[in-house]
Amino acid sequence: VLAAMQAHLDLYAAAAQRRAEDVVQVVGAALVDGDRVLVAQRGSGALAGKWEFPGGKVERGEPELDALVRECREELSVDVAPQAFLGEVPLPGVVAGGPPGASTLRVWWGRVSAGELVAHEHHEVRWLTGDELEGLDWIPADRPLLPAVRALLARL
Ligand code: 9L3
Ligand code: MG
Repeated sequence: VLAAMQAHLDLYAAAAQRRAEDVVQVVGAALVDGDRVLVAQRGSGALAGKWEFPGGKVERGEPELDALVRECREELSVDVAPQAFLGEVPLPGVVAGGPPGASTLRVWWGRVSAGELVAHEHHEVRWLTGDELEGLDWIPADRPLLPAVRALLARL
């Protein structure tokens, strides 16, 4: 009986581990310059036309901030210096492109440290003040992060 119970527990642990590895995490960057933050309009896919903080999926085993820096290079041609964690929102796995489950969008603020900004994937990018953020047609996931971004811009 004990052996059967142990086998059951092993199976259960293996399944949980697999789920944890399959979950897709997403990072976003609120890039700040003076009293403005960079916002980007998605160019293609299901969320085309919606505004977001640029970023993307963390690769398996990749440190989160490495992913943030990589995504900003890929999407915007700039090097960024992450400054601090701003906030996170739950993101259904089906939205993040992974299996159903607990994905998260985690947003950091940072600064452009080098490079000339080019929108490679986005339809448009804009540098906006805190007051201009609410009026955009945001991805639902990003909107709850706006108060934190506005508070940041107000105290910098
Ligand atoms: N997503 C939501 N808000 C964001 C970002 C960068 C991403 N600020 C969602 C959109 C996609 C998924 O996460 O469903 C993966 O993002 P991407 O790799 O398509 O940019
Ligand atoms: Mg992206």
